[in-house]
Amino acid sequence: MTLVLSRRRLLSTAVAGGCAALFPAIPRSALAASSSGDAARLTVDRRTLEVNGKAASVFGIRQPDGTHGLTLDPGRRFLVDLANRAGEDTVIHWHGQTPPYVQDGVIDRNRPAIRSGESVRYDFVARTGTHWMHSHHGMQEQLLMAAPLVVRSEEDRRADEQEVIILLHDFTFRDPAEILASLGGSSGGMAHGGHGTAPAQGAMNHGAMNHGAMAHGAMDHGAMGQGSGHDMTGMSGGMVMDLNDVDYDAYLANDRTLADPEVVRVERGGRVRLRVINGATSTAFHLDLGRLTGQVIAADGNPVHPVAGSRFAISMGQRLDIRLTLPGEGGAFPILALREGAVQRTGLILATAGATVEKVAQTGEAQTDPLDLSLERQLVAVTPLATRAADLTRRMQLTGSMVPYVWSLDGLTFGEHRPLLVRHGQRVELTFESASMMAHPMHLHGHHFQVVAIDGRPVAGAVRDTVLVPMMGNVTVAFDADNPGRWPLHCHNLLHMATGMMTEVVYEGFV
Ligand SMILES: [Cu+2]
Repeated sequence: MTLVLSRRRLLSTAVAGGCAALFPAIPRSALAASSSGDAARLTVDRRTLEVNGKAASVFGIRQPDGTHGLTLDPGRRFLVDLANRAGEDTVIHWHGQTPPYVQDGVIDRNRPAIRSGESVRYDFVARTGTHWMHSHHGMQEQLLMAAPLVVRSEEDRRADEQEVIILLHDFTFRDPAEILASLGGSSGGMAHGGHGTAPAQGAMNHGAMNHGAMAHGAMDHGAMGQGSGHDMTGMSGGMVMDLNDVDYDAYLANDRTLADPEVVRVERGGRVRLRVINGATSTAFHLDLGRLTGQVIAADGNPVHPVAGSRFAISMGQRLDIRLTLPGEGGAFPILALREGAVQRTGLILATAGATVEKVAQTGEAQTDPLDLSLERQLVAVTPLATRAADLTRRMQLTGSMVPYVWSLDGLTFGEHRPLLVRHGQRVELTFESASMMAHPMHLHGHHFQVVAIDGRPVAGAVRDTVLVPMMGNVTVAFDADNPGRWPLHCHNLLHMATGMMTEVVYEGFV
């Protein structure tokens, strides 16, 4: 494994102890290389953002020229010096990248937080595609500590198309910890950076059975009434589906609302590639192309055979690349993200020269449907996993409830979790079974998996790193254990992860 971390970090890590085996051979030259000038520079700091006419203090991850996040040209390594000027500890996860374990951007007993004022170097082979970067510490992601991370391929460079990145967020003026507290949740181990720290016992409910979906009916929700604003959709048989836990103050596309949206200049008849990233912490969207038709060409940065449409589901943590061609006569074309099960929306406008850009309301007329897997079922990987029988299969129940507000896996919250133990070289098949009344986007670090079955029916689905498991649905993914380490596996609803909906995939030798 090549290194990576700054001299100061290396020393402090070594002193921390217990991890020497993970850093078997740190070449001196790697230390010297940290003065090299061709590394990209990213700084995490505070910034002021105006949302609906009101100023808010949020975080940013920017290059010296102010660019949010990073776009790498084909063939470039992920060589980044990350400076923490946030005024507090942090760590940035390179979501979608598959770096060596120590560079993943997660805090655990082997990987300390980045202290305020500290700089850390990352150096690994970049993985092509539309990805993103975000804090994996506390609730910082809710305060917009997130940015795009795009790695272009040679094919991208040759393509005659304009690239437009759309980073979606849900935004609140409130303190995220206060939102979690108002839901009755406890951030437990998260606030302490995780591993080995047991969540507050009082907030936990151990038995998965207690959270069983059938027992989790309208009665439970009727008792809620605490103004948390979560939306529910009535289902047959007295079951109630939960869609949104939190009503946010705004929904953002590239930091802006539809009151003052970004207007991207495009060419008449031109080809556009949208790189859409759902960076919202707790909100799933339908991406809506309006009058245009597009083709999904990649999911979570991995090419898929084109799927045409004008509305596509994108859950938290996921990315979609969508190719579209603008009409020859030009015009203004809103690209909207419609909040699931609600009327709120955000987005930006593609406009050709001279086109009249009309205002788009921040709310639509009709409540949208819940996200489903109709798009997922159509996705077919361009480069699937090699055909091979699984060496290891595991079923994992997605558990938890609104009352108490605790989310878990197999009824266990993070800290008391049972890691999934794997051996280097194994093919692993993992079935997520939803046993709760909410959908959960499940994300595995350090790997991309292929969706191989939906509700028990085999598919040759997308290769991706985050898959939506709908209420009472089940999804099977397969991956090759080819990146040794301890890798978080969690729900990408930040509020769910914060209360405990996380476990780890742990390789032999890393227990
Ligand atoms: Cu969840």
